Amino acid sequence: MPLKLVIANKAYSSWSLRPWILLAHFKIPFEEVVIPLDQPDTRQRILAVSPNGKCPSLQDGAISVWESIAIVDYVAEKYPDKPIWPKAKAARALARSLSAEMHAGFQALRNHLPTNFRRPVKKRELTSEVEADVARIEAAWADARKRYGKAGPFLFGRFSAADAMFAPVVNRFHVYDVPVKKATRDYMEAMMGLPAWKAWIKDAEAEPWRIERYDNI
Ligand SMILES: N[C@@H](CCC(=O)N[C@@H](CS)C(=O)NCC(=O)O)C(=O)O
Repeated sequence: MPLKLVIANKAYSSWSLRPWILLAHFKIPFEEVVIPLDQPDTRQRILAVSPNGKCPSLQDGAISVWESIAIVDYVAEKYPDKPIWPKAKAARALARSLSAEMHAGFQALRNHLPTNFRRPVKKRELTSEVEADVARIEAAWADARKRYGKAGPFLFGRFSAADAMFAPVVNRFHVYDVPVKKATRDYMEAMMGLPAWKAWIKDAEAEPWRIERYDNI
């Protein structure tokens, strides 16, 4: 039985993109179910697969996994032959720390620049709290790239779980035209050039649902 990944709207769900881009990039077969947000049956449909009432959720037969970071780890454990986390211990430790930092933090950035994969690029002024989040992310990306990024354009060279965890930030930086350093922009271009990224955007653009509170920012 293939894995089943239950996600929210591709247009708006940053959390859903993380496990989705990981599975798609590593060519792991999975079935996808989209539960659109803000519909009368949204909560009931999500609760049927995810006790925290949130997407994404991964179903592997009778096993249910929720919280994007737990799904990423579950997939890495299930497919040990795929280089999902960096192999070297020190690189892996940094990749895990950055992924956990992303999972738990950057609230100012998330609130001020909501994910919207259909948004035309348009500048939004930043608050000082958001600027601090952007500075920390740029420093973290630069540090990972400098120490472990020699083998490719991603944080640890080749695309890894850490990149999947930061993928939605790339959308935020891009569509809100956040001023970033050249090295950050180069990393963003590498992410946005991935076939899996392009497939997600294409699907997001084709979705019929519109949520005004995200579209009107
Ligand atoms: N920390 C969770 C957050 C998941 C989350 O907030 N998901 C949103 C969609 S992006 C959701 O399902 N919201 C349900 C709702 O608004 O009804 C994770 O990593 O999976």
